[in-house]
Amino acid sequence: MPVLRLWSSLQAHLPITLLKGRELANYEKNVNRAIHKYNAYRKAASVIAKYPQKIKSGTEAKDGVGAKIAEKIDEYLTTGKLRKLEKIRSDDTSSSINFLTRVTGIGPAAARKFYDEGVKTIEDLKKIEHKLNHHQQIGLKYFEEFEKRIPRSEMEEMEALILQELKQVHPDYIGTICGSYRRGAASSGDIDILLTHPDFNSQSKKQPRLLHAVVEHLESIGFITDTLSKGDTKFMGVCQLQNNTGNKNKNYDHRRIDIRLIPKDQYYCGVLYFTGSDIFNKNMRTLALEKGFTLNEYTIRPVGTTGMAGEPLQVDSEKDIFDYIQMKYREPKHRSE
Ligand code: DCP
Ligand code: MG
Repeated sequence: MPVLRLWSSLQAHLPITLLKGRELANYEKNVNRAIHKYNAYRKAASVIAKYPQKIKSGTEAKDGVGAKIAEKIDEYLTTGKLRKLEKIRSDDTSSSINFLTRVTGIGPAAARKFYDEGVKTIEDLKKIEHKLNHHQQIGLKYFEEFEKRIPRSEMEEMEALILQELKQVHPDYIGTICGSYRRGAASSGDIDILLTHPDFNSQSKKQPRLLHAVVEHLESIGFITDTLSKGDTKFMGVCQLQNNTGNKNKNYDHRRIDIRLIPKDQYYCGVLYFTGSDIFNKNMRTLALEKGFTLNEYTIRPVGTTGMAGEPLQVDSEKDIFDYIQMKYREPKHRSE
């Protein structure tokens, strides 16, 4: 089938194609531990999602997906199914390992270890709970709740509460809810909070108290309910809004929350990174390199002719970063790819 026609017929299959792509991507990450293949599927999904606005020729489309994936798209369009996906779905090892990684704290390696010990389901995990580490135990405890998406309205309630409580701890704190919420998503998988304080920069000594004071306060008001891990700059845990309406039918679920403390001079590189999406970040990093800069979640630095990165550039807003690499500013809601 000519590539252009392939792409136009793909349009009709778009949602289903993207879902299958994600399933294959997760298989490569969780079961095969082939991160490059995982990335190839993610990238292909992003290229397909962008069509037809961005791709004007078949060659361009081919650049985005690579020969192997192009073959799969072809197979799906001509036969209506994908042999590889059917095989993965019917394979006990693949589906069990993939399932176990849905528990937070169980990565691909732990999932395979549990599977080899005969542990395949939530019920199996409950029987060997004592063998799980603390993070995995919390993941198991809230498994069903963590699988649910967080509606935007609830994200808004949490944002209002968090920002208000932050000011109670100290009025100078700056906080931003990043992730898919900041991109305007209708629902989110978790809450990603970035935190900074004018007294804290990358040259000053560590200030874990700035993070812990906030966490302790959010615990004291009953918002943070569990801790998965707590370091000097990163807290991972669980939170839950309280029902103060008197309406007994309104009960909030437990949600995953991450809070990161970032030096003020690195704050906007952090906000940019944790706003994502991950695919947008990859594309922006690639463009930065083409323009002679190396960009990560902490800094943007010029790359000299020797290939050595120079000193971090001063950044006082997200826009500064776009400006350095001569990229037109993109509002968070336009950063899905
Ligand atoms: N991120 C990234 N690369 C990764 C993981 C994360 O660039 N490998 C960045 C971009 C993400 C942000 O961190 O948007 C937050 O990570 P999440 O996994 O929470 O992703 P989202 O918030 O975008 O989606 P969700 O609604 O599922 O939480
Ligand atoms: Mg998120």
